Amino acid sequence: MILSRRSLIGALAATPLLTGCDRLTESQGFRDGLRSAEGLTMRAQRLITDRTALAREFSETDLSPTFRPNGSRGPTSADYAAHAAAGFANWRLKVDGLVAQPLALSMAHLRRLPARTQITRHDCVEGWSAIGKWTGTPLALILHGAGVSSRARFIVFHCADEFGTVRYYESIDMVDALHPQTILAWGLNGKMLPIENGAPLRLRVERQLGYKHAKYVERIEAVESLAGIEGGKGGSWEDRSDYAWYAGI
Ligand SMILES: Nc1nc2c(c(=O)[nH]1)N[C@H]1C(S)=C(S)[C@@H](COP(=O)(O)O)O[C@H]1N2
Ligand SMILES: [Mo]
Repeated sequence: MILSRRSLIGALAATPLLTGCDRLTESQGFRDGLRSAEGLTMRAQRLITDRTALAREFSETDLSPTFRPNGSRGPTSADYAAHAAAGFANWRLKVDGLVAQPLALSMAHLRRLPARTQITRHDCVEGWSAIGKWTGTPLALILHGAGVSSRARFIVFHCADEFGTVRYYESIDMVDALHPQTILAWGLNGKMLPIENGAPLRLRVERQLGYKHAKYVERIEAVESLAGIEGGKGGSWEDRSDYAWYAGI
């Protein structure tokens, strides 16, 4: 998928005020990351290279009969119920933090953008897996369109559901954020994403375990550090249990 910067701006932003880096791969943060990797051992370098490899993709015949829901089956707020009743017509995905152009994208807008469909296996740490066909907007496209700053090191996903007394949240680094299979999915198995699986929008980050795949995403935030956010460990499970922040598979 190759898109010009101009078409991205046209597609994503009402007013083309973007001043950020021309391409993410030319961004300072990205280059800093590569530069710091130069000092690492060869084993670590191989590890970094491997992280950009694609997760295995399956065929239609491999699909699980149903994609089992886990964790929250839907936010309990009246606000979310109203959004669901309106078919999420008023839902906005906010994109903010270290971006040149904060965005608020409707579902209709997101569905008009170039989409990726992938059949992948979801692995939950609780010991089950399911294969589903996901369709959604590449996260890289959204970040690029927002003019993500070269200072951004993590992308935080703020969700509409509750995890104990706080909202569920998760985060990934820029390697996963820019990975071609990292999408904000609005479709599952050729249909609209069901509420129990994260409607209207959920993260698919295929090189990570299940709990990183944030459902009910209402805001994504580009940050330099995770320290100031909730418990500071980068995710709800990470804050409240011994689950690792890096859950790469
Ligand atoms: N917002 C939110 N995202 C979430 C969860 C959750 O409870 N709330 N559970 C996580 C866990 S542990 C898993 S395994 C997957 C489950 O996705 P599914 O319901 O589509 O099977 O969502 C992840 N994302
Ligand atoms: Mo999970």
